[in-house]
This record gives sequence, structure tokens and C-alpha cells, in this order.
Amino acid sequence: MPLTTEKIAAYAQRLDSAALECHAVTQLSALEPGLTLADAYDVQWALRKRRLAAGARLTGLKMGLTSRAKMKQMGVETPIYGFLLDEYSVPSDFEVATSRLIHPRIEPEIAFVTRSSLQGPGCTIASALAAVDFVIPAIEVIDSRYADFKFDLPSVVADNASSARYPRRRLRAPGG
Ligand code: 0L1
Ligand code: MG
Repeated sequence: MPLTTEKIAAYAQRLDSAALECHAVTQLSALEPGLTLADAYDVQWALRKRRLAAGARLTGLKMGLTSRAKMKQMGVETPIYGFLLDEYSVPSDFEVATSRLIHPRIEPEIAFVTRSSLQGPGCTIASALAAVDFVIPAIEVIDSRYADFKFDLPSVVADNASSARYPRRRLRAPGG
């Protein structure tokens, strides 16, 4: 049975508070042993709505578990997604305040900067490619809200794919 609306909201609040107060919590599937991927994305979407209602702005999306090594580690075949907010961004020449994070790690990434927004239904690979302005190497700071950075797939999806910080660059047109 899918999670009730009340439980989705309560779990989103739990993860939001963990991030805001910098304390680790037990992974969600330990509280909800039957947690499905669909439940987990419902919690992630509720978390996104909470942050937007608190004044945050959506700045992008991320894919997680994109490397073969990570997929193998988690026993999955497809990547997951999460959201990025303005409040996660740090000027690229600033230090990241690790005191505001639980147990941060960094990952090398590839960032796709788009020039126009994309919306489904009917969003194709061709329209996604056409929307790309340029592609740059990037660094991502991830931070699991779960104790000891331990989680299964649905738990990490609910926790917004461990999203935490990313560098904000002053973007110039190539050659500009
Ligand atoms: O960005 C990522 O690939 C992280 C996805 C979640 C797994 C992790 O936190 O290591
Ligand atoms: Mg990453």
C-alpha cells in the first residue's frame, strides 16, 4: 500500500529538519520496511514543495548514481534524480561551511547548462539536446541525512539523492 499523504509529509519534514539542524537520522526504509521507489519520490517531491514554500528557488535537477561503480555498489541499473535549489549554491571561490553539513563528500560531475526550459509530456532526447547551451566539468558536495552515510535506494531517493551544495559560477558565453 502506498504511503499516506500524512506519512509523506511527516517524512519530508523529518529529512528537511535533519538537513537544517545538521543531524543524521535513521534511513527511511528502517521506519517503513515496505518503502517503494514511488513512495520515496513522493517524499522527495514533498521535500521539494516544503523548500519552495520556505522561499527557496529551483535552479536545476541532478542525476545521481550515474557511474557504473556507484550503480554496482547500490545494485541498480538506472540513475536516480534529485532537485537543486539556490540555497545549495556556493560562489565558486568561497569556502563551503562544513559546519552546516553533516558528513559532506565531494563528487566530480558533468554539468549541463540549458538555455531554455524543458517540460513534458512529449519531451524528447532531441528537444533536451537542443536546450543545452554548454557542458562544463563541475564539483558536487553531497551530504546524506542518514547516519553513517548508510542507505538503500528508496531511502536515498527520499533524501533528494544526497544533494547538498554546488558551485555557482559567473557564467559567460563561450569566448565572452
Ligand atoms: O550524486 C550522486 O550520485 C549521489 C547519489 C546518492 C548516493 C550517494 O549519496 O552516494
Ligand atoms: Mg553526484
